[in-house]
Amino acid sequence: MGKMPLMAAAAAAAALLAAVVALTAAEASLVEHTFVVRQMHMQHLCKDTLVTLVNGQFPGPAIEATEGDTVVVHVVNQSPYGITIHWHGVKQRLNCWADGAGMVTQCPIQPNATFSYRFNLTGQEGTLWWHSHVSSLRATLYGVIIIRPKSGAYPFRKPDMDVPIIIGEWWHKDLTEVDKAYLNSNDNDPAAATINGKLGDLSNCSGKAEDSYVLEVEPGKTYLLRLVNAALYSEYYFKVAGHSFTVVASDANYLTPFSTDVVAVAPGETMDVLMVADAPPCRTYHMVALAIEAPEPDPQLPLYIARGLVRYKNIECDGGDQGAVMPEMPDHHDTTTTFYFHGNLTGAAPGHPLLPQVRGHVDERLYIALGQGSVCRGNRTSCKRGGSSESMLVAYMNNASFHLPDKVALLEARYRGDASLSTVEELPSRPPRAFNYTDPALIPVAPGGKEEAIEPTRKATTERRFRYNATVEVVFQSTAMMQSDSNPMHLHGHDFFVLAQGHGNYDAARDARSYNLVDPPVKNTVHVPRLGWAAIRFVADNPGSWFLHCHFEYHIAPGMATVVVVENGPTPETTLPPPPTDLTKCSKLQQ
Ligand SMILES: *[C@@H]1O[C@H](CO)[C@@H](O)[C@H](O)[C@H]1NC(C)=O
Ligand SMILES: *[C@@H]1O[C@H](CO)[C@@H](O)[C@H](O)[C@H]1NC(C)=O
Ligand SMILES: *[C@@H]1O[C@H](CO)[C@@H](O)[C@H](O)[C@H]1NC(C)=O
Ligand SMILES: *[C@@H]1O[C@H](CO)[C@@H](O)[C@H](O)[C@H]1NC(C)=O
Ligand SMILES: *[C@@H]1O[C@H](CO)[C@@H](O)[C@H](O)[C@H]1NC(C)=O
Ligand SMILES: *[C@@H]1O[C@H](CO)[C@@H](O)[C@H](O)[C@H]1NC(C)=O
Ligand SMILES: *[C@@H]1O[C@H](CO)[C@@H](O)[C@H](O)[C@H]1NC(C)=O
Ligand SMILES: *[C@@H]1O[C@H](CO)[C@@H](O)[C@H](O)[C@H]1NC(C)=O
Ligand SMILES: [Cu+2]
Repeated sequence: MGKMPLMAAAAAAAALLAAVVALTAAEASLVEHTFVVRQMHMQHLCKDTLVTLVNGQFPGPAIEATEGDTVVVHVVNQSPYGITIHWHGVKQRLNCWADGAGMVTQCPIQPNATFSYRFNLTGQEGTLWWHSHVSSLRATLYGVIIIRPKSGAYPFRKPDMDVPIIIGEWWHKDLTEVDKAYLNSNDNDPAAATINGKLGDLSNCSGKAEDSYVLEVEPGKTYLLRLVNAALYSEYYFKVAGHSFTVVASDANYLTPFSTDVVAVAPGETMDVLMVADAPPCRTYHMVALAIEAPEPDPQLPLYIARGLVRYKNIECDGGDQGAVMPEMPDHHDTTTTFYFHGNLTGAAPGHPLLPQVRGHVDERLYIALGQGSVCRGNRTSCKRGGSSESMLVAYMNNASFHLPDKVALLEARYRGDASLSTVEELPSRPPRAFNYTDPALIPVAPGGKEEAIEPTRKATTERRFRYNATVEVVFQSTAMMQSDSNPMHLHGHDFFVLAQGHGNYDAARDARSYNLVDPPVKNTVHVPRLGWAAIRFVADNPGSWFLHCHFEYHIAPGMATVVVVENGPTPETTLPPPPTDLTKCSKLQQ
């Protein structure tokens, strides 16, 4: 230290001072928004559609903040529907009341009512997002949450620019009908995929191409693409022709950076990737989002593909337009690339202050089978199955198809000791009856099919209670029951470690050995592979009632969900405070 040249020492002192000032200035910032929710007409694919939007924007407004900031969002509901907004991935420590999960943490905000969400973005950096959490309205009610580091320092080369890339879907159907329709018909598909709300030029209306999202870049600059999958239906592959990516974060947690030219992102997940504008600048390049789909005998959807453009600016080119370059996409039935993409995520290098340690000791173990089954329609006690109209397709966790209460939100019921809790059941720790979960012969739904015998299931409102500070391990098992989709499982109020994944049926004796207990990725949404499993571990240290569910709408709506209840700890610092005095009331029943 004594040998430091005077100039350098002065510069270092000045830098230190600047940092302190910046820190102080950045501290306790308030980020305030007003979200006016109302209906609007939009035209796509030659059709006029009535959609519900925030501030008339699609996607909705971005929330840009710095780690440690307080966010206040005033939601003014001028739509005809009950609305909640969920802050997807925000940990909401001791703040479960602001989680915005309809009928779990609050009753929906009634038409013409206002409610203000208040929460802190503490200990999280990267990309999260917000969306409504009542029926399928989230298809048009969503936006990005950007959380920048307080110090201004990223654990990777500082990007020149942030670019949110939100993948979504466009629906012609009345979105409040979508959830109900799962129970009645198969005709329930989106009309198109979107990038930042744009369908792109592969979609057209009587030959006139839809608008494409265009990203203008400057040669040599580094762009931080903040990818969000806000879609109701599909995982997506994302590529940009002529460019490759460095994946640096997911779900607002840093990763050990790795290079790839294709990103896989499942509904509920976010992926932060660096892209250097280093391609020959006199061409234009397509960016493509392609929906991934389980192959037959799963029911098949149309091919969903949204296309945008990357164009170089501030350059001089001669020669005419050579057309845009198209990336070579994986096959839309390729479920291997997404498996290995997710397998390649590892947590930030040990020692990063935001990286928590994995606890070796586990207090509670759950093995949760995710699949579909059926219940009899009407008041029948027995009925035909195998695709018969006497029964209704539902989805479940451990053979219980989650049913939301309709009078009192679960958190409020628990807080007040409401009588409605008496009908709530405990989610079983393992499937009540074991079967060969990943046997592909279970996929086809037909009278006399192999699945028919194990198809009957039941509806219930389930919860699972954990004492404060318990270490919980959950192994999610995707099944072949009447479909063979992957399952992006999302837990509210907690991040978790993803310890391992694998194909086939989970076998503790064999598979626990493959756990990464050193630098697993920290996530809020885990991609449970198709016909495979994934193991997560978390500490139940945030008292409240937290939704745990699949982020595919066709799974959550018919019941692939439960609620994780975390008990209060022994001190005020480990106890959920009372609800805000203006918490929404269930004055009217929701549709
Ligand atoms: C909301 O307010 C508008 C304008 O005052 C009124 O026309 C509408 O009926 C109200 N809606 C409800 C559900 O109260
Ligand atoms: C946010 O953080 C501030 C400062 O630590 C604290 O006073 C406040 O209660 C927190 N708010 C919420 C909603 O957690
Ligand atoms: C418009 O879309 C239809 C259906 O996807 C397609 O068959 C047709 O080729 C497209 N037309 C043009 C001019 O792009
Ligand atoms: C990472 O990706 C590569 C290339 O796809 C693959 O060979 C490898 O098995 C992956 N690693 C993991 C742990 O999944
Ligand atoms: C089922 O039974 C209840 C009570 O017995 C009755 O009110 C209801 O109408 C029945 N529903 C159907 C669809 O038959
Ligand atoms: C489960 O099904 C798979 C695929 O048909 C088969 O290979 C495997 O042997 C079955 N396992 C058991 C324990 O029956
Ligand atoms: C699922 O639950 C239903 C209804 O309780 C029961 O009839 C069935 O045997 C259970 N199936 C499995 C595989 O546990
Ligand atoms: C939580 O549990 C860990 C490990 O089991 C223990 O070291 C720690 O003291 C506990 N903290 C609280 C607040 O109970
Ligand atoms: Cu699912």
